[in-house]
Amino acid sequence: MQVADHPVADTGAEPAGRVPAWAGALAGVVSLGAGLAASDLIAAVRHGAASPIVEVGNRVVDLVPVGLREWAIATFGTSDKVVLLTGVVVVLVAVAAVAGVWMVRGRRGPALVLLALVLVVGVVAPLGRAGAGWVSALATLLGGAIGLATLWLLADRAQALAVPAGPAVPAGPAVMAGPAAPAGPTVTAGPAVTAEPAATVEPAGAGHPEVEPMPGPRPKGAATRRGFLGLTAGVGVAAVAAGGLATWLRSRAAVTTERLGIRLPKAVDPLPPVSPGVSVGVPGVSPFITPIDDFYRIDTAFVPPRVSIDGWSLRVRGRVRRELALTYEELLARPMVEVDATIACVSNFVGGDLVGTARWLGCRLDDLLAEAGIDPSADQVVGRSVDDFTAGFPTAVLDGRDAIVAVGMNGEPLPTDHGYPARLIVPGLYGYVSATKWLSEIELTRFDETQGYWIPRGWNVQAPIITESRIDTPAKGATVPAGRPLAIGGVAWSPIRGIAGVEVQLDDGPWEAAELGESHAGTTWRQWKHVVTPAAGGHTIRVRATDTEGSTQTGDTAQPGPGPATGWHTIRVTAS
Ligand SMILES: Nc1nc2c(c(=O)[nH]1)N[C@H]1C(S)=C(S)[C@@H](COP(=O)(O)O)O[C@H]1N2
Ligand SMILES: [Mo]
Repeated sequence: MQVADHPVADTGAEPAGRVPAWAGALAGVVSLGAGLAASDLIAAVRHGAASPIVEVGNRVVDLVPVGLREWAIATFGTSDKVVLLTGVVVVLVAVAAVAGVWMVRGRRGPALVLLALVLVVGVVAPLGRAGAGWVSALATLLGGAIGLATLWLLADRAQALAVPAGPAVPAGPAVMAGPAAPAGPTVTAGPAVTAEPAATVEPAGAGHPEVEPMPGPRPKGAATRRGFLGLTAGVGVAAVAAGGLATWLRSRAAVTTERLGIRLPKAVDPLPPVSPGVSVGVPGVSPFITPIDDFYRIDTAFVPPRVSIDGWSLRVRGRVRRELALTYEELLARPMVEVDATIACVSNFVGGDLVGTARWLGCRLDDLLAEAGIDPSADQVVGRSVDDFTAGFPTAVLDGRDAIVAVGMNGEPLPTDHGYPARLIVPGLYGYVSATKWLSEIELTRFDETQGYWIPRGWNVQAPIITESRIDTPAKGATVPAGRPLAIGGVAWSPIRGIAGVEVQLDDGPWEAAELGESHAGTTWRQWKHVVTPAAGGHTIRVRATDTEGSTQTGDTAQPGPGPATGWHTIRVTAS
C-alpha cells in the first residue's frame, strides 16, 4: 500500500494511493446484497425456507428478555417485526460498509474477521429452530461465501480508483482526468464516462507518473474505473433479480402449502362411486376418471398463476341486479355438488388427448347467478381469470345442466395447474368458451359488447362439444398377432347428450357395433371395445360414435379451427 506523502491539493480529495471510502462502502453493501440474495434464493428453492435475515430476527425474538419484547410490542405494535428486521438490515449494512472500506484499503484481515463473526451469527441463528433450520444455515453459509467472494473481487477492482501517489498533477494531460484538470475530483464524478476521451487519446511517453506499471497503451484508468462501477452495478442487478426470484418462489411454495391444508366440504348429495361396469376391461383404454397427473393442461399462461385464497374473491358483476363478492370460505359454504364431466379442448386433433374426465366439486352456477339476479338484457356469461383470460358462453346454456364454480377435482382441491382456487366447469362446452381457470370474476354481459379471449383470434363464438371417439389400443402403427382375437378399445364422448353407440370398421369391411361400457352420465365419456381377428398383413381400423340423439360422427375431415376437428379416428396396424 502506498503512503500518501504527497496529498493532492484539492480539498475533499483522498490522500494519494487510497481508494475513496465511498467505493469501499459501495463494494461492501453491494456484496452484502449479493450474499443475502444468494442465500435467500438457496433457502427459497429448498421448500421455501425462511431467509437468513428472518431467521436472525426470529432468533433475536427468542433471545431478548420478555420485558424488552413486551416493550417492543407495546411501542411498535404490529410493526414490531418490521422494526426488528429493519434493525437487522441496518446493522448488516453498517458492518458491510465498514468491512468494504477496510477491504479496499488493504486491511483485509480485520475485514474478514468482522464478516466471519457476522456470518457465524447468521449460520447459528436458525440452527435448532423448528422447520428447515439447517437449510437456512447452509443457505447463509453459501450466500456468505458468495458475498465474500464478491467483496474480494470488487475490492480488487476498486484499486483502480486509488488516487495516484506522487506529485499532484494540477494541469496537462493527466492520466485519469477528463476535461477537468485536477486528478482528484474525477474519482467522485460518477460513471467514468467523461474520463474516457482523455484516456483513450493518452499520449505515450508524456512523462507523467504511471498509475500502475503495466506495459502497453491500454486505456487503463477509465476502463478499470468503469470496470469497478460496471461490475458493481452488475452485481447489484443480479442480486435484485435473485431476490425477486426468491420472493416469487416463496409465494409459489406458500400457495402449495396453503392448498395442501384445505379441507373441502362434502357434497350435499355425494355421487356414488363410479361403477366398475363403466370399464370394458381392456388394458390400454383410458381410465374412466383421468388421474390429475395425466389430465391435459391447456392455457395461455406461460407459468400457471399461483393464486392464494388469502385476499382472493370471486366477483359476480355486470348485468345483474346486485353484484356479489365471495371469499373462498363463502364459496365453500354454499351447497356443494359433485359433477362427473368430460371436458375437452377445441384444438384437439381427431385421436388426440386434449380431453379428460374428472369428478368436479363446486357450487351451482345457476344458483349463484340467480342470487345476483341476471338482467334480461344479458345474453352472455363471461368468466375472467386473475391473469385476464376470458371465456364466454350464452346464458341460455344454463338450462339446468350441472354448470359449477368448481373448487375440487377428483377429491382434491383444484390443482394449481387446473385453476386453484376456483374455475368454471360447464358440461358440454369446449374449454375456451367456458372453463375459466384461476377465476376472479363472472360478468353478465352481451355478445355484442364483450368477446372471450379466443373469439377475436378466429375461433367460433358458439362451441358445444361435438361427438367424438378415439382408439386407445392398439397404438397406431403397432404390430399385433395375426389370426388371433385382438381387443380394440377406446373412449367416445358427446357431452351432455351422451353416447348411444360406437362402431368399428376393419379395412373397408362393414361397420360393426362395439361393446360399450356402462353409461355413467351424459356428461361423461364411455369406454368401448371391439374384438377382431386380423389376418396377416396391414390393416386399417376406424371408429365412429353416435350420440343419444341419433347423430353419428361425420366422416368429413377438418382440422381444428375455427371449430373442432372432425373425421373418424383411423389407425394402421400390422398383423404378423
Ligand atoms: N385462465 C384460463 N383458463 C382457461 C384457459 C386459459 O388459457 N386461461 N384455457 C381454457 C381452455 S382452451 C381449455 S381447453 C381448458 C383446459 O382446462 P385444463 O387445463 O384444466 O385441462 O381451460 C380453459 N380455461
Ligand atoms: Mo382449449
